[in-house]
Amino acid sequence: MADQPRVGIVMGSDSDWPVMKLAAEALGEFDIAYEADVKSAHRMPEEMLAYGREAAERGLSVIIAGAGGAAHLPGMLAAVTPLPVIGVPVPLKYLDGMDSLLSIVQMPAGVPVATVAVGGARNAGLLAVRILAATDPALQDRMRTFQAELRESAYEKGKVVRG
Ligand code: RP5
Repeated sequence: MADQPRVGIVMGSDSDWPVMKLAAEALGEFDIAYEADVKSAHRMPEEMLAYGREAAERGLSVIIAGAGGAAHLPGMLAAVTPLPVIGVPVPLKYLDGMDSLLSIVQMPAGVPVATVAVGGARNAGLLAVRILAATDPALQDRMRTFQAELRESAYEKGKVVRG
């Protein structure tokens, strides 16, 4: 039987998947069970609200929500779930994702969405890992190892300019 998903990855359209799959890959690197689905805030609002309302009871701990343009999905999910919501602004053809970013980041007080950079789905995945790691020492150790590897990689790359 598959593991119970701990993170829900939701997006407004299947066209968001090339960006959002980077979140899935980051979770996979830490062996975090996740689910991924399309729940459009505008094209399927009832299903989107039901997803947000039921997410905690279904055993999810974090929601990663990505959308582009008039990107209302992360904020609407945050309005109906007590879970932490990480928003990913997906860049579309016009405006370089600025519309997506501003739609997601400018939330009213009381309804937080942790917004990552435009196209920053990998960091969304890594932030979800850190949230889970706050109450999971073994996972926190793996995050420390990841950070040490990141440092080592940056140090090695620095040799190019140091000579
Ligand atoms: C948004 O509209 C979606 O999140 C997507 O980024 C954008 C375009 O969707 P499609 O027209 O490609 O389905 O709601």
